[in-house]
Amino acid sequence: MPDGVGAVLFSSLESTNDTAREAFARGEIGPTWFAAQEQTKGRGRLGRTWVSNGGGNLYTSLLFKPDVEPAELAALPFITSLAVRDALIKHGADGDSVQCKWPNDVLINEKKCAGILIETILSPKNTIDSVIVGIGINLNSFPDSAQFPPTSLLAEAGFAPQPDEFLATLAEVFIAHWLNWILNGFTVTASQWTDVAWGLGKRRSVETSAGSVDGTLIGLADDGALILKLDEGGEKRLYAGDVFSAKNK
Ligand code: BT5
Repeated sequence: MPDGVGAVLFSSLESTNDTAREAFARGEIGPTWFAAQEQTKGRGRLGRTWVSNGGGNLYTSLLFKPDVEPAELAALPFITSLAVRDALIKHGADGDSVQCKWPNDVLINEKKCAGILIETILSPKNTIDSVIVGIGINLNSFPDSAQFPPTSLLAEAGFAPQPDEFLATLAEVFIAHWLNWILNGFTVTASQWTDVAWGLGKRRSVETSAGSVDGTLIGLADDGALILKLDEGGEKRLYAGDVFSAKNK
């Protein structure tokens, strides 16, 4: 692991995000990666389940306390996705095949190989007490079905490393992408992300809590919103949702 960065490995637990939160409650500030070989209550966004019983996968959460404003954390899904993408490539995935899908997924050959769940702990004064970056990576296995077609590094690249080896790589490249953002700002991170984004310039369907909207993906706004050129004209900025291939018009 990088200097000054901790790692704690478990065989089985409920959710590494919860384990990180419990560590925070005990007074730990990290940076520490909590990782498990299996989760019994792995979760995604909106209370969804993250299938976490596949042997040889990585379920991990980074606990740390960044010195930034809460609004700036809009950059974190993109920093994290770029780091996961780099780690997959360093472990054998073909660079052209690995894409980032808004807001928090990493795809290989247009199938979901990794998902990210970021949780922020704020102080009563609305400053950041801690951030938990949860990442699930299908190294060896993946579920039979999911809302978006799933895959694993093994299935796409023919080889997968041990989860702890992958974690060591991920911890290194995460720092690189974090520092890149701190030093160069969101414009640089956003352009690196859009260079490898799935579906940019193409028609897509975005499912939001307010329903489904169809349009062409344009890119990222300064605040991390997804800009969609609507089929019926005009643009829309989206802050949460799931992107799918669009139905034919
Ligand atoms: C995510 O949510 O993609 C975030 C997943 C984060 C998981 C990590 S594991 C370590 C840490 N501890 C946790 O408890 N969580 C984090 P979302 O975008 O909402 O996608 C969830 C959806 O992906 C599910 O509803 C399924 O359809 C699908 N899915 C579930 N498990 C999957 C898997 N292993 N591979 C691919 N797709 C999966």
